Amino acid sequence: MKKLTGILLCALLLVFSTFNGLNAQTKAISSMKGDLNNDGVVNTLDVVMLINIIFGGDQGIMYADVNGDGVVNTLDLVMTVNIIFYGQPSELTVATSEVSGITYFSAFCGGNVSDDGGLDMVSRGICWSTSESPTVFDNVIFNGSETGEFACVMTDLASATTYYVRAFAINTADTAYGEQRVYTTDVYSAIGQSVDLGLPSGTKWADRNIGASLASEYGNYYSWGETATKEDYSWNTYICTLDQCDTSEDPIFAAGLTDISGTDFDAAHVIWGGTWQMPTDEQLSELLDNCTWIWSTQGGVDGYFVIGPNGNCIFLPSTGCFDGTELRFCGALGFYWTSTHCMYNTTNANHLLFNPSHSFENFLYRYYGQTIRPITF
Ligand SMILES: [Ca+2]
Ligand SMILES: [Ca+2]
Repeated sequence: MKKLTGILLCALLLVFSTFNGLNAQTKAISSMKGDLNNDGVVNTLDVVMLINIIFGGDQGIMYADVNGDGVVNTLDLVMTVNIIFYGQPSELTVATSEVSGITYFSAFCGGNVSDDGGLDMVSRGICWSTSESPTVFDNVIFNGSETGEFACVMTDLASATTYYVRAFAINTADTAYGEQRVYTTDVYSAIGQSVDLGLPSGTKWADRNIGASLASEYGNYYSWGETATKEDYSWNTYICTLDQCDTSEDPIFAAGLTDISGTDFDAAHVIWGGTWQMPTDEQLSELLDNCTWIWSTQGGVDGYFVIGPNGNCIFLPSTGCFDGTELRFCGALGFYWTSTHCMYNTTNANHLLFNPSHSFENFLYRYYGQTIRPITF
């Protein structure tokens, strides 16, 4: 029925245009399918123009290829008439977002599926490669099967390397790609670097833990207020026993400290030097409150990409903690000391604890061995 309407109208307009003398000399480029004369609407003027192109022998004008099959013929005429009657056809359409949060090992990109092409969506995501025009047969991350916006993180990238990335969408008939984006990963540095996440206080976070050479390495474990690693993390080996906490036998209490940031009890200050410190509980709260936390995997290790207000990010691996001689919850939970004494129970200090669904501030016995992610300004 649709086709018949189109053919009938084409025939009528063919007769009309023969007398009308309209020609297709004006080269027009419109993003709207069927809008040959580029006036923002698809109507009989476009049909007349198309008829002149087809029957006037002007086959070189490929902008008149309305259905995109590589030739200009009566099928384009039928499609144009159908657009006039039924509106623009649905077409699987996806756009690639800008690349952000680039580190020496990762970067964020995503897309927006604005049209499912009138069919069921099968998948969407991003694909990337060191070669141009990446496809779903290169590196790929699948991210749902809906229309709308989505974001993904590319991990395990090589440093100082140029990558090409495109968003894609797949429906039951077709695969569509968004425009290609190009980016270059940062240069790897052998020593810890500060990352400006755009936090309100201006605090910058290190790109790795103390003792780690990569963002995804766990690094060293320290009891709270100690600056050396050890075999056994317990009250027996700690700077004071459980009973000595908050007495003159507790060196931190004896020094009158409720926060060890920047002191000789601060492993970041002692080991990394310069302006590096352990984060206070306030600085940890700022990181929790102002950043987007995305669970992912880097270097075979699960953890959080923490994305700041300015789009920059750090990776926090699931370090676990030492209790006695045993490393617990490694690869499942993250344990990171702050410099702040627990105000409710002086045998404890505050820390960051996270699992795949939650990140929050908590407190733990001071003797536990936990990792430290330094901060600076
Ligand atoms: Ca038009
Ligand atoms: Ca065509």
